[in-house]
Amino acid sequence: MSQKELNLGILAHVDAGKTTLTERLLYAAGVIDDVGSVDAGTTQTDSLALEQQRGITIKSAVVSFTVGDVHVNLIDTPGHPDFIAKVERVLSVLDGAVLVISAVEGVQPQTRILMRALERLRIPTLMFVNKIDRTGAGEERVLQLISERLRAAVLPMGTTNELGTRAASFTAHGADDADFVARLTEVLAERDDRILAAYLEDDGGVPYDRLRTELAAQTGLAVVHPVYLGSAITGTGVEELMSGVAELLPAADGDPEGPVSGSVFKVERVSGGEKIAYVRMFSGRIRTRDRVRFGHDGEGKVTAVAVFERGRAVQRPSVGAGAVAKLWGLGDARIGDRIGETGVGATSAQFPPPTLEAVVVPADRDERACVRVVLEQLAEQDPLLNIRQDDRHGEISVSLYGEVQKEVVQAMLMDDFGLDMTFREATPICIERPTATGEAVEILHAESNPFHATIGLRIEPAPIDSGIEFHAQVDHRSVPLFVYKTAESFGVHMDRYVRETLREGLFGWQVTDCSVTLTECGYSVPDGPPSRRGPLSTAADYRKLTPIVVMQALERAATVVCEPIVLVRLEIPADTVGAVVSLVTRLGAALAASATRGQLTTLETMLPAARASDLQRQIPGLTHGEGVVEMEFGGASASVGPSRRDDGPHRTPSTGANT
Ligand SMILES: Nc1nc2c(ncn2[C@@H]2O[C@H](COP(=O)(O)OP(=O)(O)OP(=O)(O)O)[C@@H](O)[C@H]2O)c(=O)[nH]1
Ligand SMILES: [Mg+2]
Repeated sequence: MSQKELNLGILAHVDAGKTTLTERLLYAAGVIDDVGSVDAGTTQTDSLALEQQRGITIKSAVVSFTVGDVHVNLIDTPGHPDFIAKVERVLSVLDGAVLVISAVEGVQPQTRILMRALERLRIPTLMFVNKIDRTGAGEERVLQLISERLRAAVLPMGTTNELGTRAASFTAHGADDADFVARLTEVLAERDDRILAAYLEDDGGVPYDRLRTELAAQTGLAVVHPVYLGSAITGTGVEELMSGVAELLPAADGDPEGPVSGSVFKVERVSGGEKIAYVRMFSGRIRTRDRVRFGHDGEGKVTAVAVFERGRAVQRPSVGAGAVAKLWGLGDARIGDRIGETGVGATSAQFPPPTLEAVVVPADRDERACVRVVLEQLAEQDPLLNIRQDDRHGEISVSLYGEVQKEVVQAMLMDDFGLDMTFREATPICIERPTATGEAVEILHAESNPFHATIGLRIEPAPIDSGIEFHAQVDHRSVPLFVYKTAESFGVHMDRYVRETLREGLFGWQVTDCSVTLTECGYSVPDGPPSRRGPLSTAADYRKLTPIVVMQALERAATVVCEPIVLVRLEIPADTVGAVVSLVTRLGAALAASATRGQLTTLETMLPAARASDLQRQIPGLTHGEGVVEMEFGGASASVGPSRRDDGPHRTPSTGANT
C-alpha cells in the first residue's frame, strides 16, 4: 500500500472556526454530503450533547479523509484555555498542524500560546486565516499581525478578492505570478544557501518545481509557515488548504516492522463503562489479541482495533506505524501513557498546570462517593484534572483552569450521571520548595524501622522550575536484585515511590524543585550474615519505608510554600490607562512594563493567580469592553508563608501507601 499517513491537528483560539473548518475539509474530501454547522449542533466532531448546546468544543475528536495519496487523520481540538490539557496530549502525536486565525479578530492570546508550543516541538504548521467573508475581515493587517506577534516566517500562498463580503474568495498564487515567485525565492534563500546560490547563478531564477520542493522541505522543518486564507463557512480557500496539507506537510514515518511503540492521546468511556484508548503508533504493529504493555507497569490484551477511514472508525485486525487507532481492552490505560517500549520519545508538558482548585459540594451528601468515582473517570480523560481527597474534612477538591471548565464538569455530572453538585470558590494551588538540604536514613533492624529494608535519602533544593530529580548513589551489591531484577528497575521504582510521596509535602502541597539522592539501601535474607539476616525483603518493604524516610528528610530540609503567579499582559485604549493602573495597584501588583502605540497601550504585570481572575472580570468595564487580557503562568512566587492546604496538622507519612 503506497498510501501515506498524516496526523494533522487543527488548533486555534476559541471560536476561530476549527470545527467548522474540519467539517468543510470532510465535505471537500467527499467524506460527508452535507456540511454540518456548529450553531445548529450538527458537526461530525462536536459530538457531545454539551458541545452541541454550547457551540464550543470540549474534547479532541478524530476524523479522517484522503487527499491524493495521503490519508489524513485530523484531530479537532478545543480552543478554550480551560481545555488546554486536551491539546497538550494531542501535540505529541502530530505530524503537522493547521493553526486557524480569524481574519477579524487576528492573533489572539491562545493563538500565541499554541504557536509557541508548536515551535518548541518543531511541528510543521500551515496557517489558515479564516472568516474572510465577515465584515471587518483584514488581509494585510492580519498578515502583518501574524509576522509581528507570532514572530514567524510566513508566506501567503494566495490573495483574497471581495474581502469582508459573503462573496469573498481566495485565489492561489502560481508559477506565473512573478511577485509570488520572487517572495518565495527570497523566503527560502534566507534559510538555504543552495537556493541563494542557484538564484544568483541562474538568470532565469530557480525552477518553480524546485522552489515548491524546497518549500515543502522548509515547512517540514517548521522554519517557514505557508499561509492560506478563506472561509470555513462558504468553503473558499479550503480546497487550496487541503492541497497544501498534502503537498507541504511531511507524512508520518516509522517502521511497521520495528518494536511496538505508541502514545495514548485520548481515552473515552462508552456507555457501559468500557474504556477506549486512542493511540498514535510510532513504530511496530498491534493486532487484536496482542498483549501490550503501557504506562509504568500496565499490561492488557487488545480485544479490538479500529482505524479511521473515510471519516469514521472501522474495525480492522491491526494497526501499524504512523496510524491512529482506537484500542479496546486496555482498561487501565491513561491519557499520556506510552504503549510498548516505555520511555521512548515521551514529550514533556507544554502548558502550565492549573493554578486553582475548588472543593466539590454534592447537593446530597450521601452521593459524595459517587461524585468522587465519576470525577475520577473524568480525570482519566483529562490528565490535568486532578482529584484530591482530603480525608480529614471528607472533602474532594478538583484542580481547574477556569469558570467554563467548572460549568462543564458540573453539567457533565448532572447530564450524564444525574449528580447534582456545586463548587466552592476556587483557591490557588501552591507548591512547596525545600529551603535547605535534609537527610534521613532508616536502618534494617532499627527499632524505629518496621520494615525489612534500609533506605537513606538526601533532599536538596534545586533551581526553580527544575521539577524533581532522582539519583541513586548506592553500591549495586546493596540493591535487592531478587525483588527488582536489575539495578535500573530498582532505581525506576524508588524514583516513583519518592515522587508519589512528594505529592504532598509538609504543608500538604506538591513538593518540587528539588534533587533527591538515594544514599543508602540494604535488604535482609533468611540465610544472610547477622547484620542482614531476617525475612526476605519485598517490594512492599521499599514502597512503605520510602515515604517515611522522604518525610523525615523533608522535615530536616524544611519547606516554604509558594503561590502561583500569573504574567498578565493588557492591551487597553490609551485613555483608560489611569483607571486600569489604579485597579492593578489596588490588587497589589506592580507594573513591569508599559508601551503606547497609537490608541493602544500595553501594560505588563505579575499577579498572584487568585487576583488575576478579579482583574480579568473588571477589565471590560474599565475599558469600554475593548481591553484584551492575556495571561500566562509565571511560575510560583517566593514564600507566601506557611499556609497549610488543609489548615490542619501536617501529615504524617502513611505506611500504607497505595499501589
Ligand atoms: N462568518 C463566518 N463565520 C464562521 C466561519 N468559521 C466559523 N464561523 C463561526 O464561528 C463560530 C465558531 O466556529 P467553530 O467552528 O465552533 O470554532 P472553533 O474554533 O471550533 O471553536 P472552539 O472549538 O469552541 O474553540 C461559529 O458560530 C461558526 O459558525 C467563517 O469562515 N465565516
Ligand atoms: Mg471547535
